[in-house]
Amino acid sequence: MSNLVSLEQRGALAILRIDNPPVNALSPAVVQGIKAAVDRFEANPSMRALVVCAAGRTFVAGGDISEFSKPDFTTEPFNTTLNRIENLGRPVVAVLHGTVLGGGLELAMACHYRIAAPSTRLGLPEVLLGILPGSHGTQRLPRLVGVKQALNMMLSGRPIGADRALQAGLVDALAEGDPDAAAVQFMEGLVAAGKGPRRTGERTVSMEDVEPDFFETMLDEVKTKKGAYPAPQRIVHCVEAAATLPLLQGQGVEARLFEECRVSPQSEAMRKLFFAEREATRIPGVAENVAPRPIRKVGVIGAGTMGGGIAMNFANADIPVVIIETSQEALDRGLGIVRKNYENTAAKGKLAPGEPARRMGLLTGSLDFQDLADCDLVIEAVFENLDIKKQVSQRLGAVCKPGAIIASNTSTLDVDVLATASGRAADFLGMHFFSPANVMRLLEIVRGAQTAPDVLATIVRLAKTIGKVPVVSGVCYGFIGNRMLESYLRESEFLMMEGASPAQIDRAIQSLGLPMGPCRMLDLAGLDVAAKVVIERGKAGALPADPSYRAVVQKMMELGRFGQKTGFGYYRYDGRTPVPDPEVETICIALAEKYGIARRTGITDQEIIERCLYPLVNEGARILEEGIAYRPGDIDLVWVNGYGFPDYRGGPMHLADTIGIAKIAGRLDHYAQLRGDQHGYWSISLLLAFMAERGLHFRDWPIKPEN
Ligand code: 3H9
Repeated sequence: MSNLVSLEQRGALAILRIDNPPVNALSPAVVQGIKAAVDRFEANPSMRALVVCAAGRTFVAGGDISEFSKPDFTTEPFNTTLNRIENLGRPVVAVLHGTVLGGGLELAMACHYRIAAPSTRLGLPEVLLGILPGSHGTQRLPRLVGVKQALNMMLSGRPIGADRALQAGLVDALAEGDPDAAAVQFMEGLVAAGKGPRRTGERTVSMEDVEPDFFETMLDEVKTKKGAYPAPQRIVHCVEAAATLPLLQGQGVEARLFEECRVSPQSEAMRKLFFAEREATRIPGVAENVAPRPIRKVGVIGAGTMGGGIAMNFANADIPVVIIETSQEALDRGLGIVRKNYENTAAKGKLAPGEPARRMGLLTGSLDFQDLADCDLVIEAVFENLDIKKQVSQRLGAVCKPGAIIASNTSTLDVDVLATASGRAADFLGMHFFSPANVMRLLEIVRGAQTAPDVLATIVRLAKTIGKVPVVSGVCYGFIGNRMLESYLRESEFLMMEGASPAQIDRAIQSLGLPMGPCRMLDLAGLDVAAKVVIERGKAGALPADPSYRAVVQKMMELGRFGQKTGFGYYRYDGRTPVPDPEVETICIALAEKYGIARRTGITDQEIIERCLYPLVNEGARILEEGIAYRPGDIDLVWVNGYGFPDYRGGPMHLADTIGIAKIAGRLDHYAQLRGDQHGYWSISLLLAFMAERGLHFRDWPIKPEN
């Protein structure tokens, strides 16, 4: 018997236990072990009933995702075993705890009964990996909970709690304590009630609350909302098959559609992001067992949009926050916005009615820095200006207790300068939240030259606690994301001066799946804010010696066209709707003339994509070369979670791999010819050139000189 799966007889009961840490994923060896255990159970009639359970922190959390890209991957052995389990002539009960996900829930649904610890979460999250439940989940879940609830779970990928699962009929009973004892008790109850096997596959799908055109309407809806993803439409087809076909035929439909999803490039990209997210928490030079510092109370400086959003993250995770402002008026305004935010969420039914008040109770406003003295972490979110941030860092260094972590929410400034100003460089780091800070998943953690390893480990762990995706960056202008964004914005402005309209630029970029192109994005963020960053960099001597550099945004600010908030920017605004504005073309023509930029007609969408995206990838390569980012996957996480890059494209570095590194290098050369390269805009990074020459990809990371 495999040491990953054991079968033990206890009286009349057989206990099949899966033990494959950390999450009992269904590797081929586990599947083989389950099959062997079922063989033994079948052959031994003295075993009157079978209990299926798992050791460690969770029941099975799904198929082994690392297997899915292998050419010989197949669900067949597992699926055959599931049908055998369902067809056993003696009762089978699954005893569930932890996160029962994907193939884990599919295993549980093939059992005749399910009991669960009250804290169990159950779900079919395959859609988040670009696939669908491929081990009969699409066929058994609708038979247990109905078409609508099943589709809801499979299309969102969100797990449900044990009590909802009990109400829905997905589990039969909740049980605290020793699972073996619970199983014995449950089985005794079954025997006493004269109950034997109860097969989900023998049920029909209830169509009671399902309208005649339901599947058609659902298909239209997912096509509109999720058309770029491979799984959602196929999930609807599978559930329709469950409702209309016998089990085995439905399983056939599911197998075919699962395979189509599995081999799709979108699913490959999403699976890669899954592992990148976990890999990003491993930080070179920080031992895995380093003890994090406890974070029981947090301080936030600034109750503006950013400070308020940051504070909400902690209140949402039950961590009390002190918010510091300079005036009572600013404090009241900031806290008022947070309260409204919570109330709006509650009004939409996404927060229980008592929650806004409870969470507000975790937020304390103050005008006195001394109130930060007992905080374990203080994050400053004041105006993005080096002198102001230096002053605040210095005050924090003086007021924070020994061992407290001090963080700056700067988006571009030199974290080492701020760390020095605090006088406590080892306790200092950057925590770059993305707006809206309570919504966006990315947290760029900026590692200063002297940031202590336990400080980094603490913040990475804290990021997970507050539901963020942490990515560690070194210190440079704009860190990973905003530094790469710079070349993207630069080219979009040059394209405008050469003759492309904001609408065309946005349309071309949005065709990649980004929710907004650069022009709409900046109009939303504020062209005044964007222009000030450029001007400040100019003052610091950090801009290329090119007077036309980011000339459009500076002109916009000069003209008071600040974007959506003033009703005019790259577009004119009709409410929130952007409308092309001929005035912008006039401005761009004048700028082109001023800077001697030739206007052209016929700029294609492909040129826009190449000119905005390829320099961004090139900058990403430079960031890797300099060690600012540790891995290409970290960069992809930044773009997917902070800038709306579509997850089904895997991020810019993954997309670059699919386009081909040599092709990208070739096009950078082409634009160097077309546009001239006196400012180095098109100079290919050493890393990209090296990779292009040797036919390497970012997926081959780490790239070593001997490659
Ligand atoms: C599926 O089941 C398809 C079926 O329909 C058909 C086929 C049967 N596979 O997240 P963590 C690793 S699709 C392989 O840090 P947490 C993870 O990489 C699957 N590895 O812990 C990490 O490794 P490392 C459907 C997996 O406590 C370690 O476990 N299921 C898998 O924060 C710890 O993970 C899912 O999509 C896996 N399935 O969260 C569930 N799961 O230490 C995906 C985890 O080397 N998993 N690992 O970096 C999760 O959502 C979370 O991992 C979970 C635990 C909630 C379970």
